Amino acid sequence: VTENAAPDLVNNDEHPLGHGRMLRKEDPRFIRGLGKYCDDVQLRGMLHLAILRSPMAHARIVNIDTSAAEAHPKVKAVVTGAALADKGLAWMPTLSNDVQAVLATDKVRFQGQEVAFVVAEDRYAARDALELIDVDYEPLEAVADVRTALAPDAPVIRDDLEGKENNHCFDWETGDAAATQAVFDRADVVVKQEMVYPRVHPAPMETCGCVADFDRVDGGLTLWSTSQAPHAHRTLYALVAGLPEHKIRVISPDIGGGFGNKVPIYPGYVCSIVGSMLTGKPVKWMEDRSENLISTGFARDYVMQGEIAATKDGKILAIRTDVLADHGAFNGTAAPVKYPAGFFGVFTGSYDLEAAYCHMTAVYTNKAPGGVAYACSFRITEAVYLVERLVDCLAYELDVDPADLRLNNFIKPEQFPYATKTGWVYDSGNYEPAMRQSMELVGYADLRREQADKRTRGELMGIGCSFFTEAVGAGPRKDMDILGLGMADGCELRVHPTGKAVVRLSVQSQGQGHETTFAQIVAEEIGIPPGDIEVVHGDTDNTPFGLGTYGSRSTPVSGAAAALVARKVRDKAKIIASGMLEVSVADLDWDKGSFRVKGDPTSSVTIQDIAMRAHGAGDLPEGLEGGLEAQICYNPSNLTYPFGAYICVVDIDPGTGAVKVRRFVAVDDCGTRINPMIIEGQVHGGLTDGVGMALMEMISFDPDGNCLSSSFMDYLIPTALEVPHWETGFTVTPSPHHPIGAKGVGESATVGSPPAVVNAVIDALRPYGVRHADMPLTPSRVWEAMQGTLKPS
Ligand code: PCD
Repeated sequence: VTENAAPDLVNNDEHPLGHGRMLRKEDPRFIRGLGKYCDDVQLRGMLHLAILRSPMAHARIVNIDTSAAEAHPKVKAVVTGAALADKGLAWMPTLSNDVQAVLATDKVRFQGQEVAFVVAEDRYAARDALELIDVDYEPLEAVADVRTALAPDAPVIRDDLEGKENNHCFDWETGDAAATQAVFDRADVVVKQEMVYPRVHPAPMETCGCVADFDRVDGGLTLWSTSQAPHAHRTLYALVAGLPEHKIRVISPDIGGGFGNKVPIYPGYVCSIVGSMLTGKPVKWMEDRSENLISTGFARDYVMQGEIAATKDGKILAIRTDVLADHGAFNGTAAPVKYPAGFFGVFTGSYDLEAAYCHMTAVYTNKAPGGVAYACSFRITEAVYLVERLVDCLAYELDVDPADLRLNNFIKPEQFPYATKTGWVYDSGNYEPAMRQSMELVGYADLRREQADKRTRGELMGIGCSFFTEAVGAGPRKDMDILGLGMADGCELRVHPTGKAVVRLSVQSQGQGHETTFAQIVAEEIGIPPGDIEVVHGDTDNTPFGLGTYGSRSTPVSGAAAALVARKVRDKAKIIASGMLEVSVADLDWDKGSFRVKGDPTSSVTIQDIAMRAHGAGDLPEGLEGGLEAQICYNPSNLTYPFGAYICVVDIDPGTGAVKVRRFVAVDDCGTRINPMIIEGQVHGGLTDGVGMALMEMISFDPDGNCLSSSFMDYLIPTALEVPHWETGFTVTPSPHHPIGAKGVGESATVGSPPAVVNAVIDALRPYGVRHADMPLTPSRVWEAMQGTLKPS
């Protein structure tokens, strides 16, 4: 525990205020079905919007006939790309400096792309009217395979971009190519493995949608939307529409899961705003499940050539990778501007290496745009998968135990802060105890014995390890911005006269419990019980500016802001207390909730007494203003680097290839833990995500670019049946630069678990000489791997 950490929060299972594991404040409304989501917003005279989507992946639009739809008695407006183009609104910026069509004008570039919209009196009429729109398409050859996207004869998808003659999106590199080559040249062992991280989808329970309400009289717009970043979205709307920010109010009400899917600005939001402006009425748009799966931000879609170099006795020396990244038809990645590949640069993982290098080529294809950080701080999931699979491939070649190989190569505790070969500075870490704890919890040695025994009988059992380090909590603002908006967070705290408080955050919860944990952080600092602290978020009119919730940045950035703003209020409270107790400030001790005169335990004032004095009658110390409130903007000095050790045990049916996850142990270290119950919930959810990606999830396409995974019948997500009873543990290594030592945790389990599951499956298949198979490890793929007929994906 460093000086910075609030020690009471560290072991807060026995928290002095008894609120470590406090139940979530938001749950009384959620478990009663009384949450208020976008689709619950009902406004007088509200109309409904539906979007016509392209059935083709690549086609020229020859003609659109909307007359029959316009004639529908309940239809109020039908809008095409051409109509938007007249207003200069047919294209909008993406969060990664590309442009995306709001409605297609010249041609459609992916199946599911927005072509026209209808505004009608009710949702059914709007949908019916879509059928009445007649679009004449001239089909074009589609590019559905990332590997052929750069072929000289490939059709050019982005001919809207001036001078564009191919499907190249960007090239990016990190690390030192020459130094890495030199290390590879002298290494005893080099293992190469191609691996594909398939396209997957965040698939939140609530799909995306909004209600736009434009006031024609005062020119103001209120937008309830499923946004993980209401402030950033508002500024982008202001820039695009040329409206001042104060005329736009973005409200993110309760959100039914985001997982990165609700970071981008989607055409549907813009269409709804236009629809409200045209009709003068509020307009609601809610996607259905298929629309969400085929048209909104996907994740991953990386083809990675990995190479790992080591000495013959198992010292890992270097890692190198060449990545082909599929960005779909428009580059809709949401990542800080200077990081086109997100934080993929952390692919050196938790190991002390001599050199590393990555080269990446990103391409356009006729697929939905995205590349969102689905439960992943900007491509860290891909990075962790790469390194953790490579380490297992190396263990396979060296015929050593994969857990031992990891233990022998970890960055040592005394090496922190540790600068990686690709320019990241890991703030703190202590990897070995976490690894040992996971091995102990799972009973590693016994499991290996059981496995050896089973192998003699032809039974397939596998044990897979993964050890990850994440980088979460973007900024600092000097290095990180989204379209010019620096990644820092505001926070405001007001203590009312009666000693109740309200804390206003710029981040927005999508289910992870901010109303509870942020009250806990403030409670810890200022001694007001968390039940008396109201958390306000998700409304740009009522919260300070900040960049939003994704990349597990809320605790690292806004959590720090909340602690610091509370300290600022406490400093003022102390001055008031000194006046009340007639002693100097230096003579006061803080006793979590009250100031006490040193050496005189009977003289004290509570924070509630102070709050009343701050607003009430009686003198305040000379020069002090009344009131008890403060506001800050916190600019983090670095990211935080949580880590974890995961071990998965699987059994495979040798007759069918079906994988059963028997056990899963997850030991996470997110520094100081605010609410262990919430952390466990975050980890359980993320592990479930991870098992899904490893074993069943994939958004796939046929050669014509038709999306084959447009419903939950085809895009399988795990249920309670497919996952085991999760077993969790933790260590606590506080962040040295975070005021309470906390690191993020929301995405850790999604990041860390897929390689553990895959490593377990490959381990089970060892008798068949299988060194790698790509996700998702469905029964048929496992079966083919066993037969030696599995082709690379
Ligand atoms: N925590 C604690 N402690 C610590 C850390 C943390 O307690 N140390 C907690 C907090 O406070 C919160 C949670 O836990 O409540 C989380 O956190 P974080 O990590 O900070 O994170 P955030 O920012 O808040 O959040 C975000 C995340 C993400 S990112 C994602 S994906 C996911 C997660 O979150 N999503 C979600 N989780 C979740 N959950 C839920 N329920 N829902 C959702 O949606 Mo991205 O980028 O967006 O992709």
